[in-house]
Amino acid sequence: MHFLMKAFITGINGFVGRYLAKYLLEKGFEVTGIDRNSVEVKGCDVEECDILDKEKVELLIEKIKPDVIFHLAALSSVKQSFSNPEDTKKVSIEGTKNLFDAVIEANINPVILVISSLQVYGAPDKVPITEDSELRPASPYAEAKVEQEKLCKEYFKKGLKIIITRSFNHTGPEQSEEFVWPSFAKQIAEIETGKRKEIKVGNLSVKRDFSDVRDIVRAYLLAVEKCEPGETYNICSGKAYNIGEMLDILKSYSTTDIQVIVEPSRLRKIDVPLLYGNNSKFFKATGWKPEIPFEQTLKDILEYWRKRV
Ligand code: A2R
Repeated sequence: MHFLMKAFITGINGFVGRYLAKYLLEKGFEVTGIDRNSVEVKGCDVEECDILDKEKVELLIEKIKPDVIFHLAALSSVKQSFSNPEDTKKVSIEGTKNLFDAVIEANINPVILVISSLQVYGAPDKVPITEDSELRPASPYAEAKVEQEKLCKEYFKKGLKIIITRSFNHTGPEQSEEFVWPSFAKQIAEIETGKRKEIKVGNLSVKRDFSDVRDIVRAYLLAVEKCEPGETYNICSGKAYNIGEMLDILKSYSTTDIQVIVEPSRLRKIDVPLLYGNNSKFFKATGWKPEIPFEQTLKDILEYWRKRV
């Protein structure tokens, strides 16, 4: 029970932030957060605040004095980071620095979880990817995360209790349709209502490591409870799912005949065929294992889009 422990979430209105807020409320936390847009998150105290606004971040941290911070705010699209590299880096680097400085300024020492990404590994030589695998960032988003991690190490040396997770692919209902499973599920839901004829896809032969967002937020709480500050942990299922095979499963949840068309514009120039992670460091520290079968995640995403289209 964490009754009245104060959790602070940056990027609380994001895909993961909303799930995390709900989960922490269920666990008895008092949840506050910031996002750059004015938003409401049920049961939480949310302030509109750009993390680049150093003074406002300082004022809020000083006022709230959180026991634990989940730092999720980021420009989270790998694709969009190529057209907006400056802002992507600014939010991750300057924004994170603002947060850390605000904590020091407020003279508090909460556990701070910083969410990094599988993207820092780029195209690895071998799989499964461990925390010691070489960092080969291949996008402005990944470069921003690598720089953010360096900043974490720097502030850890200054005494802050910072834990880094490198989160692999995660999905679920409410994720933006820019991502593969929401995109496929939305198109299937549209075929079912007659709004479209076929589903357009990219490369179906690659294998990726997917988890359900609800397992991921459970992992984030375990991370702040049980992981070592100064350490970095992969959070991943440890399984490689073939996108084409999983699409067949998703299609099987529909009674409509679904035609699939490969669209050249959806094919990436370089697509690493196989990516999956080793989660044994995180498992050893926390005992975390994914609980939601990926087939269930896919069903839930499809149900979500059926209600939306
Ligand atoms: O981009 P928006 O308008 O949707 O707002 C995002 C917010 N955000 C910010 N909040 C405060 N100050 C900023 N300068 C700022 N820039 C962006 O952070 C959004 O509401 C939230 C991030 O949520 P999503 O984009 O939905 O990402 P998701 O999937 O929840 O990922 C959470 C973390 C990120 O650090 C990812 O890079 C990592 O997990 O995979």
